[in-house]
Amino acid sequence: MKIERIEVRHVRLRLKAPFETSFGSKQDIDHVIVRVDADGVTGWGEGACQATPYYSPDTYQTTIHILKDFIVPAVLGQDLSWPGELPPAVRKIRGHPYAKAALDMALWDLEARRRGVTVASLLGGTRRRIESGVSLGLEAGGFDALRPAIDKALAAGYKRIKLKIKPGQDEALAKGFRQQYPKTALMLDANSAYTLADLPLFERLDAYDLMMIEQPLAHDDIIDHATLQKAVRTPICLDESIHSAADGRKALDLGACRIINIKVGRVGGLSEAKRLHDVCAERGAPVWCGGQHEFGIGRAANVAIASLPGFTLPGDVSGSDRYYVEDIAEPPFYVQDGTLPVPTGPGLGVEVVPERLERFTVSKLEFRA
Ligand code: OSB
Ligand code: MG
Repeated sequence: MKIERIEVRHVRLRLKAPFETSFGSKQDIDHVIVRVDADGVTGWGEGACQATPYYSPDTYQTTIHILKDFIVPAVLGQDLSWPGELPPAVRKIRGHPYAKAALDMALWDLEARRRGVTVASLLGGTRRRIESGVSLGLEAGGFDALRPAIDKALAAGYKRIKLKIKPGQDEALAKGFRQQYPKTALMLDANSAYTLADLPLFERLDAYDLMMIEQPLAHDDIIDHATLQKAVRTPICLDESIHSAADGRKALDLGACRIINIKVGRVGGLSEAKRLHDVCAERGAPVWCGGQHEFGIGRAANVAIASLPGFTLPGDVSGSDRYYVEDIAEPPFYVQDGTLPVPTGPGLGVEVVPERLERFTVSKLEFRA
């Protein structure tokens, strides 16, 4: 595919309700949408970055900057024979995974459409449906305030509940949940809000039969996580600490975690997400697909990667109705029995609605070979 044209957009969508984590609350979500045209075919990609550098150092502004000044110049006019040729072409650019992921995703969509197949099949996916859980943000009213959302998710069939925690809102949430729902699969996500000084808390959390605790310690650490994992029975899952297949190999071999959350954006695209999946599968470590409130394009990419055989745990990729007032792509993903269907249409299996894309675009850049 000879890359003839690339479009980079800052798109802002509004969540139906605000979402609070250990680093703050948000309702407007800013992602970067990339369109690539080659050989008369169009592919779409999404960088699910953030407006603030709190979860990741990247923002939508750094993502657009790196695309405009480094990634687009490296690939515009180039003839790539396979999407997997993108990562080596941009390897000397350190970091900035969301910029790489947006273009990488567009190339997978484009290549699959050119061949008339699905991205899932091109990646080696084997499932027709993927298991789905929900990620619930913190609520000022603690566990009681979370109950309506938990009951709604369980009524819809979701396979597990993930609760965000932060110091002061942690053990009480696990305790409240277990009293009310003794058998329901539960996990907690700390988004790096703790240190090894909190070891007694994590030892107490062993009593609540948690599927896992996600990213309890620093975003850039695997050493302290290894110390913590040795001291507790609950499996540790890493999110923020893992940026590549190599990071996953090191973390698993060191014993820093037993499970890895694979996010397409955080690792720089579908190509690297697949490699990370393979590294974990070789080590017998289960993985699941994380989310960052993806729009319809990124959600479809999450479903595609989660169709690979190593994704044996329910992920954070929920039905479209849990997210945006209006989305930019159709059709939405509907949950049934706690699972989402892997699309059968060509490419990512979703279509961008031009009128909505325009309406929610904040800014746009266009590059031609
Ligand atoms: O830590 O998994 C996380 C959202 C934005 C950034 C980080 C995280 C999350 C979520 C939401 O947990 C998952 C989703 O429903 O998309
Ligand atoms: Mg997380």
